[in-house]
Amino acid sequence: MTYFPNVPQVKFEGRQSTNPLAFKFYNPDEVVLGKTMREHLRFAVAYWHAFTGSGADPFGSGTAIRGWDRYSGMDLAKARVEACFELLQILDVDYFCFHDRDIAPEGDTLQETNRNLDEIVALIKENMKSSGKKLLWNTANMFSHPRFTHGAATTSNADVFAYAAAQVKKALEHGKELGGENYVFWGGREGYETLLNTDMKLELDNLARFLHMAVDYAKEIGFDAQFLIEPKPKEPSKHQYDFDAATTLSFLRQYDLLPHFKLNIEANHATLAGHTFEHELHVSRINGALGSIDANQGDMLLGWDTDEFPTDLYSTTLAMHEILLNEGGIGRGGVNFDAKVRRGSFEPIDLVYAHIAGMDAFARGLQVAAKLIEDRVFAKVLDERYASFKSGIGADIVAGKANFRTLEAYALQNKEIQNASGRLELIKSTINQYLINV
Ligand code: XUL
Ligand code: CO
Repeated sequence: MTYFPNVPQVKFEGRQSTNPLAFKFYNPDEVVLGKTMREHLRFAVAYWHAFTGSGADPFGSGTAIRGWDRYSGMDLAKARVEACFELLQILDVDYFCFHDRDIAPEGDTLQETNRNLDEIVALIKENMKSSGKKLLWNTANMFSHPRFTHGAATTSNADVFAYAAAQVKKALEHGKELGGENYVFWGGREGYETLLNTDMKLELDNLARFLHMAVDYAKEIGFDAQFLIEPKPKEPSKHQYDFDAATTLSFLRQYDLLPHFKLNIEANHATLAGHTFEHELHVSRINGALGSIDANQGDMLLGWDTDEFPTDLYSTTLAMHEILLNEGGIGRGGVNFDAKVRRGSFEPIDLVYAHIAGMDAFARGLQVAAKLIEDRVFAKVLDERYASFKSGIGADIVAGKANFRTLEAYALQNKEIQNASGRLELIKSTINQYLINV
């Protein structure tokens, strides 16, 4: 059975190619700064958008036409597994990511739900074995079911907290079973609508308790995946607790969780928080917490999480620049396409075009970012801009040798302060030159 009829294996053909089913920039074997593109990028397909999503929006039902639509229940779940491994093969993508509820339907009881999950996880494991595909990360969906209306780890109802714990326990076991390289916590409804009925301190303390229990349990069962938290400022809650990278890092530090977690940074979450993607990556990187990325893009004209496939080369270049500067690059993380085709792009082949577009945008970003680093474009800008901290009074400040008395004495005898231009327009036109010429 094929779910992508007449779609051949997608191959690299180069930038002159006019074949819509070929990569123009993503050449998995091309070596960039000592590593292949495949090693740098570690692409992953997101199960929820590619196989579970239907194109439904608040104003209308799904539009997607999928070969697996004719099934229901566990048959549907099994068909989606088949479709997933077929798409991974077509795209030559090594990894996939899923929520527990993406892969198997809920039963009437938690026992039945877990049985459904176990069965599909076993099927996924077989497919992984025969195809060599790998699990970048799994996670627990603790936001769709009505029981999570007040949150999961931050709920006002202790029974829900217990249920959520049982769900994550199972997800960790499945992560281990499938050799998952990371495990993600995205705080679906971990936030609040109004302070009028919210005990924020208790909710945050409980979230920390929950995460400590997860760390302990993973250790107990020998699941050594990298744990990731994915910040997002709003949606579905009005105010999500893991608002952005800085807020999340401060929470982790406060509750002694920092050694156990890194961050999974999503582009559209960054822009919803009023930051650029590269800002969030940068904050994570300088705190030693850049773990993985959810690749997508938002829409400047819309204020919600549109999860579009990433095609903005400026953004992918600056994102890859951060990743290349990160120690070990993306490390055990990867570039997961947490992105959905537009509602009007309803044919199965659109899933293929969309991933090609995203993979090429990141491959091109990687090439340009590597050249910017090789030519020390930003390094030179920073060297010049902060030169005053390399010698004299600046070097004293950096070395911790200055205090208010010595600085006052310096300022009093310093006749005229001279600032240098920041040269922003020149820097931007240089980036454009690289984008066009590299
Ligand atoms: C939601 C989102 C999630 C996480 C995993 O905005 O990004 O899909 O990536 O739960
Ligand atoms: Co995401």
